[in-house]
Amino acid sequence: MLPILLLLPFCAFAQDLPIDKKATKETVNLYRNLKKTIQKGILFGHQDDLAYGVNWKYEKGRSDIKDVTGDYPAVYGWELGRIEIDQAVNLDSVPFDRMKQFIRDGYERGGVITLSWHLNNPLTGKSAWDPAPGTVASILPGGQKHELYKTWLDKVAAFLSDLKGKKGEFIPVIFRPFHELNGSWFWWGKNHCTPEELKQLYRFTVSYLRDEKNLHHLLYAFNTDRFQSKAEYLERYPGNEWVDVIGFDIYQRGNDHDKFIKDIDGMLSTLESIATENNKIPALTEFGYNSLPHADWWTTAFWKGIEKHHISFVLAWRNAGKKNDGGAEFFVPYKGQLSADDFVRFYKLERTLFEKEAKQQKLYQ
Ligand code: BMA
Repeated sequence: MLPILLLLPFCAFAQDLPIDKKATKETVNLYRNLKKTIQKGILFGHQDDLAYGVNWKYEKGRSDIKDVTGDYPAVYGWELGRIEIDQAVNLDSVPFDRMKQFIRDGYERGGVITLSWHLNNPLTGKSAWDPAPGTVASILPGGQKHELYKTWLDKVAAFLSDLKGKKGEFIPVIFRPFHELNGSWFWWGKNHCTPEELKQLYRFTVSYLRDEKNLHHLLYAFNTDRFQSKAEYLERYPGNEWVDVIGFDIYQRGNDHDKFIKDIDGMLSTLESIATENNKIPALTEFGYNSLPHADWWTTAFWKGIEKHHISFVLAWRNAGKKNDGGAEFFVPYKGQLSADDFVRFYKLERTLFEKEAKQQKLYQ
């Protein structure tokens, strides 16, 4: 009896695996280290960080976060939209071949990679924002667009298969399909499919990539938009066997900072409680306050909303820059931007982790 008892703690640890029981060593290590790092702090991420920023594009080694803090983000978000229709560049004009190299660069520096996918509507051929009724049903097994959807996943799989580190190992990726699924702006949104259809779609997607395409370097993220309750969050949750990371997206609109702090704080409390109950990794999968019009937003609003929480990472959305319509879209400051000094204060907080600190965590070992 005694030897078995002694082995128990070891077994319990050894069994804390991602949903893919054949996950590569680096992927299992990332999964466990993301959990472990939660005790130390919150990894900071940025979408498209290395590709472009406000007033620049494709300058080797450049990053708006690095221009402001001297350090890169710890998490890199990239986007696969339009890979499914064989385009060489994604919907935000990032060439897929360059994206692969940026992913390798971020990984070699010790950062974490996450991929979103604003895939076109497979039923109508229009964009992800075309909410034609019946789209989700049409791509499920037996649906008229099911075979087409499989060819789209084949293209995603080909991209993912090409992501390898210097030793030939696959680069682990947190894959985040069908995000903001409780909103209704995308074809997979709440008003356009039943909870059961969404769950089936999520499960089919995971099992196709994992079991048919034999990809074992993915962690899977489930993510909603803002939500009111645990029940709402879980309404379309496909189940614990299908998800590694749980998160939600939230943007501040207008200047009611107190409301934003209260909202984010409340939702993170619910998310953390779901994560604890289900042994998942909680994260703020997208956030932002477009154009950062408030000088102290980072430390007096954003940090106030997240500081007491134990989540793995936060991902700021992209610095698209000035738009043709005269507006702008950016979610982290560039050098000289109004909130840049406060972002440096935020960067220096003990529990915010950027690339230098992520590297020390040796997330893949
Ligand atoms: C949205 C905006 C768009 C972009 C899309 C997909 O939030 O940033 O400009 O095309 O995400 O990345």
